[in-house]
Amino acid sequence: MTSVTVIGLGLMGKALAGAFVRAGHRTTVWNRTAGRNVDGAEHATDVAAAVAAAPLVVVCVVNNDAVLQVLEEAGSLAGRVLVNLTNGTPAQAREVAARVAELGGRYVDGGIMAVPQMIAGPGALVLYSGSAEAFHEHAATLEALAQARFMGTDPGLAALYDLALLSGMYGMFGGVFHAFAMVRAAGEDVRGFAPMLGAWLSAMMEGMPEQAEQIVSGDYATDVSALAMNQLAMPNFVEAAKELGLRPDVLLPIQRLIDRAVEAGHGADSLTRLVEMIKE
Ligand code: FVH
Repeated sequence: MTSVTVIGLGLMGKALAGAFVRAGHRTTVWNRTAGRNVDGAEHATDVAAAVAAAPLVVVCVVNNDAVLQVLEEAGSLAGRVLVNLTNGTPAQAREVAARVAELGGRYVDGGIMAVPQMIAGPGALVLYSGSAEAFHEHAATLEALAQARFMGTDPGLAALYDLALLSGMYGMFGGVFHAFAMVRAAGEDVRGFAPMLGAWLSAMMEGMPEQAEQIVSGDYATDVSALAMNQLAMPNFVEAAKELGLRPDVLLPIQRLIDRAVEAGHGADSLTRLVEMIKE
């Protein structure tokens, strides 16, 4: 069993450390503020001691500014693999990778596709990128957290895919919350609506492979649903929201994209054409 250090014992860091302990790894933890504990782990008194305790150091703190602060306290990272599971941008991941290299360590960035309760359970996935050698050396240990998927040697790739997947989630939640708000504002059965909404979204998701084909080919012809038709329907959504006493805020950005696409002469194309309108 490998020794592993976990830095950061927030909601996620605690779940990660607990998973390593349960998998039988000798686990050392450190948290900036004292009082956060993990049963079965050894608690280091400072960052340098935590880093010295194990060849594999997993960092999961609030953001990458905090990661860089932690690294300043770490001292040398010679002989260490630093796995950064903190949310951040691809550029931030590359910056942290460069700092880790300056300190003598090898770097693997990660994006956690799970909430703390999912860690070490089915369906949990962590995306990794950076040093392939370091990742493969520790992949078996990292599998204690979740399925481990290596995306490539550019340290920014895990963050790219992490943020892309989460962007999909936030966009979907915007629509979902608006839909719930409509049904509730009308005094209807919110509980009964949930499975209807889930089934509808699942049916819509089946079109994703076809959407990917359109994006790759650049051919947005449709016999399903044209942008011009959607443009005419959108004011109904905005008006209905207002009639129910709701803010149409989550609808307006998509309405603006549709308007711009039609104005640019793409009224006969499918909704997937909006991918092109998102480009700056
Ligand atoms: N929780 C979740 O569902 C998501 C799932 C996907 C991945 N995210 C990312 O994971 C990072 C940590 O998230 P978290 O949920 O553990 O966050 P908190 O519970 O708020 O804990 C934050 C920890 O960060 C420590 N910290 C903050 N600033 C510093 C600093 N300057 N130096 C060292 N540590 C710092 C904080 O320590 P303390 O406040 O207890 O002293 C907590 O340990 C995050 O990137 C998510 O986006 C989670």
